[in-house]
Amino acid sequence: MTTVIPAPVRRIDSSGTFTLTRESTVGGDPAAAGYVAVMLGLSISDDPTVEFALGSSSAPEGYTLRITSAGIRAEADSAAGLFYAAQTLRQLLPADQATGVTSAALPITEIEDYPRFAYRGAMLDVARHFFGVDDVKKFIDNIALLKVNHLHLHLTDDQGWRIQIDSWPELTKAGATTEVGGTGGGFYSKDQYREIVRYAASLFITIVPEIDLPGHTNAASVAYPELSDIPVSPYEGVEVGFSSLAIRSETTYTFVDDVIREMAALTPGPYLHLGGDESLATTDDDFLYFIERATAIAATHGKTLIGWHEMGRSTALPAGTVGQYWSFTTPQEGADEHTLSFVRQGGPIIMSPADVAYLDIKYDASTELGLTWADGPTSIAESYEWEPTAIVPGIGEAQLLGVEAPIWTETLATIADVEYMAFPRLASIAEIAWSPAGTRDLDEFTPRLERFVGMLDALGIQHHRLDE
Ligand code: TNX
Repeated sequence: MTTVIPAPVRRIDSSGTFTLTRESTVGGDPAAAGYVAVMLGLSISDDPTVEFALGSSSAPEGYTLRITSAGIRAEADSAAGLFYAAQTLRQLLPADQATGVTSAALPITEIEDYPRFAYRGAMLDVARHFFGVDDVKKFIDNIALLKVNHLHLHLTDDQGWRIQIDSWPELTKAGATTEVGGTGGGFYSKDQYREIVRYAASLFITIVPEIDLPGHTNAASVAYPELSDIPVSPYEGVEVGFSSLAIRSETTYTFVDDVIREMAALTPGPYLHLGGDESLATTDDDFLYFIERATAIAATHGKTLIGWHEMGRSTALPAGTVGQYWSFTTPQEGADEHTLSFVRQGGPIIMSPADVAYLDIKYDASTELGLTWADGPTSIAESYEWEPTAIVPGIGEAQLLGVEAPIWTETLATIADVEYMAFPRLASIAEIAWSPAGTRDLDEFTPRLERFVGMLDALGIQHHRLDE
């Protein structure tokens, strides 16, 4: 019997239990022990009942967790592995002890675990509605429960520009006061953004910043009208595909260079996302010209680029550019070819099929929040029952960097709204990203999900109910 999401690679239970109490203590690697002690509400000692130790593990980010009649021992060759062991241990506790142990009978068990994919992502759109630093930190806390290790922040769109850029200061003046519905807006100062990056890193999450180009740029052009060939005005609606940069203007490339240089300097992680999606107001020739020039400029700032799959229309991408697939589980209109183009140019793929992995899509027709465009609502079962290697022929395990669940926020004004759409479907996506291929079974997942939802309740995280 396993209660953990994502399902671990191997778990062997024996008979009997070990009882963790509030008198139990934690020790081992100081950083990991400190985290686990706070998580369990226990104190540290040199002779611990719960030991988290650096040692060996069989795969990157992997760990072992052993519960014997004498105590608990986690071992990993990385701090991330110990962190994942801690998340697993938390899920073995009764849900009502997720914020502190009173007395918990745990199964005698031996777990060996490591992720299927290196990239296990969620995306938050902070452009359509803005979410402040505390909201983003809360979201980071929540996704870390599921061993998600990348948070992609969609920082710019038609409705707002959300990150301070010193060389183009108007971006966060006129460009940041708007959002969908006319309810305000906002942006992160560089210090605030660094704080998000630092906090995420403390939970082994890499921030992936996205500056979406050349479409989705109305807010940038409101701040600097010379960036657009056509007159623009502030936009607080939910249409897509109407904006474009001035593709043949040198000012545009000065802008790209400055913005990417400053973003690269703010980004300790390896990736920088340049968007490239839904550039419906840019001609094909202009799109290809822009992508070639902009990605070449961006690559000089030392980051691995990511683009939505339309960027694969270009055959002049910097080697190794990562493609993010957002078409359906049955590819629409050339999405398969565009995605394969990244592979031909030496890059791997992140799978985010919109009909199953877009968590801003309604659960069912009665869900108040959310959109329906991606082939109708997405039930919890649909979010679980898909396989990333079965979407684009030619894109299998070896071509995949991982899986990401985007959350667009046209209809989501508060972080509680975001939580409600994310949970529990993010548990499905996280399991697809972590657990071994070929092991998914909805009937076996459902009781684990019920237990996980109990933990969400204990932690005060909003979620869609399983019986709704
Ligand atoms: C498509 S998919 C978009 C976003 C929207 C989203 C709404 C993609 C790369 N772009 O601009 O917010 O649908 O679900």
